[in-house]
Amino acid sequence: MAERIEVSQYVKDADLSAIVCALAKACADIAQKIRFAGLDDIYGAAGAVNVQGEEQQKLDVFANDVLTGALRKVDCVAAAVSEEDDEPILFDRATGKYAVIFDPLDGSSNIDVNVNVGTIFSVQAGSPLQKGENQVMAGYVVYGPSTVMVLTTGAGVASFTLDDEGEFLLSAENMTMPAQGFYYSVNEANAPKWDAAYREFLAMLLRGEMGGKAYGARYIGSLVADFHRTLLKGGVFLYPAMGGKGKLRLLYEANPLAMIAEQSGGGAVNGAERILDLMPTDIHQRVGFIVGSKREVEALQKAVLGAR
Ligand code: AFP
Repeated sequence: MAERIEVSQYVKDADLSAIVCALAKACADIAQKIRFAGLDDIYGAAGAVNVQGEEQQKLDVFANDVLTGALRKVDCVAAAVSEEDDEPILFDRATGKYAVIFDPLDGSSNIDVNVNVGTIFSVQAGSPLQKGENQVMAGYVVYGPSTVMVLTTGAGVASFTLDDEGEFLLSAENMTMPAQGFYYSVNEANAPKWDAAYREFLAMLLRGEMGGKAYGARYIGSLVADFHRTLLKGGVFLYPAMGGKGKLRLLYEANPLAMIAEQSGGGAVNGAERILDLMPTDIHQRVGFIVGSKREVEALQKAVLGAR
């Protein structure tokens, strides 16, 4: 039987280990809640609207409370920045060094229909308003047939699977994203609102002009689930900006996944620029987001720049 390596043991830095231990515990509680959601009147709207203008789901509120509560107990955490809260929650303590930035439950529109959802997190030393390039840790948890945490501290990517004792145990190391895949993932209903370069890029993939094989389409509508497939199988996920405005959030959706993508050999851009080079000005700012295998992302970036 493989050696049981818990995620908090795997992370060597004591502070980051304490943070990931708290996140793992909270995500294990969220996984448990999701598993029995149908028996627990936890489906549906919570009756409030968040800073994004989205109707909060009961599970959004539950996940947000569990994660914030867990981070409040970690001495080295100075601030919790959540998709669900207008402003950062500051923990006024001298020991506080890190900002933990998170989307408590990604893919809300899929909660009630029992499709994979997730939690995404990013850790910055000091202010949350820094380039993604400076992240000291990033990861996500996907709640699916099994519950899996994928994590990086800047030295490669590893995954941990939740066991029935509530522990995330090491299940894969040095994960690499295939250099090219044959799936694209996008909400094509938005195509009329995209810049022409994106429509032409997809047409090029469908004509089989990249790698001599026509691409297939996969779109779940939960960023974490669509990204997890792309990490394992390769290909490209796109949520282009429309009318210059993105949908996905830079700090707690794009930045952490961009770090994992780059650490596994892939790439991430907002069209023309590298996501991790973007300097944020607002904790809830949105960006165009294209992430995936190196070849597809480079080809897309070239197409967008070429169209200028
Ligand atoms: P939230 O429900 O957490 O806001 O996430 C949904 C999401 O941001 C992301 O998970 C999906 O990739 C994307 O939105 C789906 O958007 P569309 O419904 O417009 O395709």
